[in-house]
Amino acid sequence: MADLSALAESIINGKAKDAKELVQKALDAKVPVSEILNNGLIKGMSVVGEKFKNNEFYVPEVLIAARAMHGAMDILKPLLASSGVKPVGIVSIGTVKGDLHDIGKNLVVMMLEGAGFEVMDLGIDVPAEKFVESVKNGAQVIAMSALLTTTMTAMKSTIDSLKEAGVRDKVKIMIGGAPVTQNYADEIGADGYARDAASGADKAKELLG
Ligand code: B1M
Repeated sequence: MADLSALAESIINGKAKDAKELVQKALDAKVPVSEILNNGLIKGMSVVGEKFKNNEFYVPEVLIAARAMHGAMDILKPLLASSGVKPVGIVSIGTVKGDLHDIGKNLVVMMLEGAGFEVMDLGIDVPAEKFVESVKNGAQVIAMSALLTTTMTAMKSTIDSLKEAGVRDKVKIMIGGAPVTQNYADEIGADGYARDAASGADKAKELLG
């Protein structure tokens, strides 16, 4: 197996230029795409996630690491399909209807991508119908974010809409955001709650078993 620790380090330290060069170097050395992805990029982002959870890293460090990962992914993405690498799962994510906060949601997107998920980012102020549609488009996990006590109730109405559309059982639902708790997740019948972005990626993996 190739030594991709320098690539993982470049992600952790947010060195975008180094990350791109190291990915190219690994490809030139015929290291398989899946190995570069798993043992380089994803490994690096999982360290970033752990450090974020432990308050060793803050939002700026995560954003810089994610930028390095995105740059490196730009090189790998076109090669993924042809090399048979499948995402670990498909997540559709959005900030619920009425809510415009997206900084936390965007961090969750980065951690999910860093963990190998394909992410459908539905954006902010997302109506229930859009979440329903995403299930029809292949989402395996629905991830809802809310930052306002007045909008977190839209999580419940989205779950109701999924039930009405007959797709509730086809998808796992996880929720997060500052006013949201595990108790609330239990109360509205969500499958999981995550308190921060890194735990969000862990939870999505757990939900898909
Ligand atoms: Co607003 N805002 N805001 N705001 N805003 C809060 C949330 C508030 C607590 C401020 C306050 O009063 N102290 C308050 C909410 C009060 C409440 O409901 N209890 C509030 C309010 C009232 C409002 C307005 C109503 C203000 C007004 O207009 N009168 C208005 C509402 C607009 C709307 O949404 N309809 C409003 C507007 C805004 C801005 C547009 C100005 C801006 C948002 C910009 C943007 O997001 N692009 C804004 C901001 C920036 C904030 C604060 C200052 C910061 C939020 C943030 O980004 N935090 C916030 C006060 C505060 O938190 N100090 C505040 C950083 C981010 C990394 O954390 O989003 O919690 P967070 O995400 C975390 C976790 O929660 C978790 O992971 C993230 C990273 O670890 N997480 C998930 C989040 N989603 C997840 C999903 C998951 C898993 C984990 O799985 C699905």
